[in-house]
Amino acid sequence: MTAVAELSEEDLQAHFEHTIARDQRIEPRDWMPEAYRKTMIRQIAQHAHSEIIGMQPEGNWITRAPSLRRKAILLAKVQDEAGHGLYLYSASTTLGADRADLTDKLINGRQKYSSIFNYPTPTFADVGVIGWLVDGAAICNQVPLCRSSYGPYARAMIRICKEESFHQRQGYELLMTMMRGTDAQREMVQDAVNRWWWPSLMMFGPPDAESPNTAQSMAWKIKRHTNDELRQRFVDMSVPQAEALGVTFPDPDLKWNAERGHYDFGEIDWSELKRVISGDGPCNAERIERRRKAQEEGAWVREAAAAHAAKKGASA
Ligand code: BYC
Repeated sequence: MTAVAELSEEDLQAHFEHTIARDQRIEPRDWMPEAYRKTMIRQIAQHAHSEIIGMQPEGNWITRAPSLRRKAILLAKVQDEAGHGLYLYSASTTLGADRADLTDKLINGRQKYSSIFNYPTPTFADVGVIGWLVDGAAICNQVPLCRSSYGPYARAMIRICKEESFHQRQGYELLMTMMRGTDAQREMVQDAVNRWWWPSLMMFGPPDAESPNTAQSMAWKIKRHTNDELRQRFVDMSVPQAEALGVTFPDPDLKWNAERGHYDFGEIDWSELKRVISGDGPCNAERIERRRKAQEEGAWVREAAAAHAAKKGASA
């Protein structure tokens, strides 16, 4: 057998490409091009940050949930998001990333998180609509990531998707309950749908023609579909769900196109996505400030855990 040290960079590159071509997984100890490692760290870190920042909009309602049952469900859901963050930060460390460093980069604005979590949650219907549309969009985007070429990411995604399915159903069930309630509750649901529909479509990223990372990520089988393909899939699955619920989407151009076999939909305001990504959305400053505060307030826990681990290590 040839030792890895004896293989040339070209051999290693060929082996990497062969692994991808055969739809096998790249694992942490495998050789990989630096650009692949960088891309994986970027995507996994952004994803982890999104899960953690994503706890805030719904966490806002835990103390005000309208019943003990709703509170228990919401607590479990928000806790799941923390768990997703942990699986993902762990996956990023298998690539050599340092979790504390990633958190610093998030807080200092050097790494991104999903645009969707920069919108406010003024009513309890927002909790239902986040579950239905935001988690629904997340599932649409993340199910193909279970087949992503990087092993630890793909495996984390399997569990995350199972939990996201529960989240989506709890959101839809909450909305069904509200729709069976009073006129005021139905109006509240429609108002929340009106506010979240377009931002949910933006979650899938810029249009393919303006997505700098898609081509390479598809070639490496990190991404299995383009942003526009997944966005279309999400629109197609959401329309019948909206009909069953009794709400409409705020898009006069949304209609079935028999020729394409898909729903057509109106032009997305890409300037809004750019604005939100660059830090100027309705809640960006508040979200980062809260994360910074949580990081500072948790410093003593990290110090205590490190001291405990050092003491145990010394006695062993
Ligand atoms: N928001 O070339 P592109 C959740 C950035 S968590 C912000 O298409 P790529 C949940 C993009 O990063 C949801 N930034 O990039 C949690 C890139 O910037 P950089 C998070 C965005 O990577 C709690 C630039 O724009 N899900 O579901 O090929 C509760 C150009 O884009 C956005 C994931 O992270 C955006 N919406 O494709 C409930 C899934 N869109 O890095 C729910 C994993 C694009 O070059 N990630 N950008 O400076 C992915 O699938 C892909 O990274 C994306 C973007 C489809 C998001």
